[in-house]
Order: sequence, then C-alpha cells, then structure tokens
Amino acid sequence: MIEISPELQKVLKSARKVAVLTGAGISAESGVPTFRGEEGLWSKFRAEELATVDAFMRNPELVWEWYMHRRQLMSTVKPNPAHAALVEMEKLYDDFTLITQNIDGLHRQAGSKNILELHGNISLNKCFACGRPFTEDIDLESNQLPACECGGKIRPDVVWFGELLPPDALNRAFDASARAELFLSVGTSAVVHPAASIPLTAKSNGAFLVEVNLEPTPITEFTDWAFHGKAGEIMPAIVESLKK
Ligand code: BJW
Ligand code: ZN
Repeated sequence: MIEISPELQKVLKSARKVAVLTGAGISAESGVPTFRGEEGLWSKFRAEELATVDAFMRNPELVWEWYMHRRQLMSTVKPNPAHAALVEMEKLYDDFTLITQNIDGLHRQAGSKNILELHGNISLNKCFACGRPFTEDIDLESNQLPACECGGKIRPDVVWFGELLPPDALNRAFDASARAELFLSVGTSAVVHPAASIPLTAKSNGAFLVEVNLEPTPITEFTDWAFHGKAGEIMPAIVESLKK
C-alpha cells in the first residue's frame, strides 16, 4: 500500500504548474538497464571509454557498436505503468513539462507530449565532423559505421560527458522548474549535472519537491516527500490519488 500524505494530495490537486525530471530508473521496469548500481551499465563498461568525445575519437567503431547493441535492445522495449502515469498527469495540468535524461524515447512512445530530452535520443544520428543530422535508416543488424557526405563519421545524437546539453531544451527545463509549484524527480540518481540541479532550482523557487526512486539520492534531503520504491508502482498511485 503506497501512502500519499494529505499534504502531498493537497499540492497534487491545487498545483497548476508541474514539472517532472526522469532518469534511467523509470525505464528499468521496461527492461532498459540503468547506468549506476550493481546491475548498471557503468559496472560492466567504463564510461570514459564509451560515452565521451575522446572515446569516439580513439575508437569510433567500438563506441558505434556499443550504441548499436543498445539500440537493438531499446527497439524491443515498451513503456511501463510509470510512463503511462505521466501521460495521464499531463492531461490533468495546464502547464506540464516532462524533462528527461533518457535517450530511449519511451515517454514519446507512451504518449507524453511536452517532452524535453536533455541527453538526446538514441534513434537520431549526426555527423561527428560537420554536425549535420544523418537521417538515413540504420540497419540494426549491421555494425558498419556510416559516413556523412562530408566524409565525417556518424555518431549517435546523444550527449556525452564533457559535452554541452542542447541549449534550448536546457533553458526551457530550467524555466519550467523555476515556475513549477510541484516538481517530481523520478528514477534518477541525481549525480549527473546540470540535470541534477534542476530539481533544486524548482525547490529554491518554492516548488513542493517529490522524489520517486528505489534509494535515497543527493537530493533526498531537500525533498518535501520521498518515496523509496518502484516508479512503476508509485507513479500510478500518485495519479490515482489525483483523481479521487
Ligand atoms: C529506480 C528503479 C525503479 C532503478 N523505480 N527508481 C558539476 C559538478 C560536477 C560535475 C559536473 C558539473 N557540471 C558538469 C559536470 C561534468 C559531468 C557530470 O555531471 N559528472 C558527474 C558524474 C560528476 N556532466 C557533463 O559532462 C554534462 N555536460 C556538461 O555539463 O557540459 C558542460 C561542462 C562540461 C565539463 C565540465 C563542466 C561543464 C553532460 C552529461 C551527459 C551525461 N550523459 C549520459 C550518457 C547519455 C548517452 C547514453 O546513454 O549513452 O547520460 S551518462 C548517463 O547518466 C546518462 C544518463 O542520462 C545520466 C544520468 O543517469 P540517471 O538517469 O540518473 O541513471 P542512474 O543509473 O544513475 O540512476 C538510476 C536511478 O534509478 C538509481 O538511483 C536507481 O536506484 C533508480 N531506479 N530502478 C525507481 N524501478
Ligand atoms: Zn558531415
């Protein structure tokens, strides 16, 4: 039984401006691996050898192959009840912004509309040399690294460590968090910046801050309410309480 405090229930019902930040944990129940923790990707692979510009310059084939492997996996997964709950939530508020660090596209697949993808999307590619989008279909069965018409190598359109986040999405994310009356941080370890500071921006601008995560994170001490459990169970309970 998931307890929704009367205080939280009141905010859920009275808030008009709502923003949500999601991380890999929201897709874990769909079968997408998270990054950190015992089962996380970074326990098997070294981030600096795969998710940095230096890594791509050193060994583009290896990095491409790793993303192709993850693409194959992500092409088979489906949104879970936590994604569906956020679709429902969006319908209940006039001003609702879904900020995600995830590159898996599951929020869009579930039906969410106002989505800001801070770390890109694994289904998109661009040229490493000239930056132009590369729109040709990628054969999921082949690991062949494609080339741009300029001769440059093609890379996934995701944000690696040390790279800038898409400025428009990031600005809109900070704006939405600054005006939010209610902010939810769902399934993120809240250690990767600048995304991790977005919930704290909301809190310092007066939002009621709620965290939904399996375990405590560096932002837990700043929350008004923290649920420790599975997003796929807690998010539907939150939305149910909103409809009561
Ligand atoms: C569940 C669950 C269930 C499980 N239900 N919960 C300020 C201070 C310190 C460092 C920096 C700083 N500013 C910038 C930096 C450097 C760096 C950074 O933050 N490093 C830290 C690690 C220390 N940031 C950057 O480089 C960023 N760029 C930047 O800031 O540019 C300007 C600049 C550059 C250099 C210096 C200074 C400024 C870019 C960051 C890009 C991150 N990219 C990745 C890879 C994307 C592509 C790919 O997927 O391959 O993004 S890394 C990876 O981490 C991925 C994620 O989006 C991101 C966040 O991870 P997330 O989503 O939180 O996942 P997990 O696994 O960490 O956590 C999951 C949580 O879910 C866990 O807590 C579980 O318990 C929980 N969970 N199942 C609910 N069922
Ligand atoms: Zn090019």
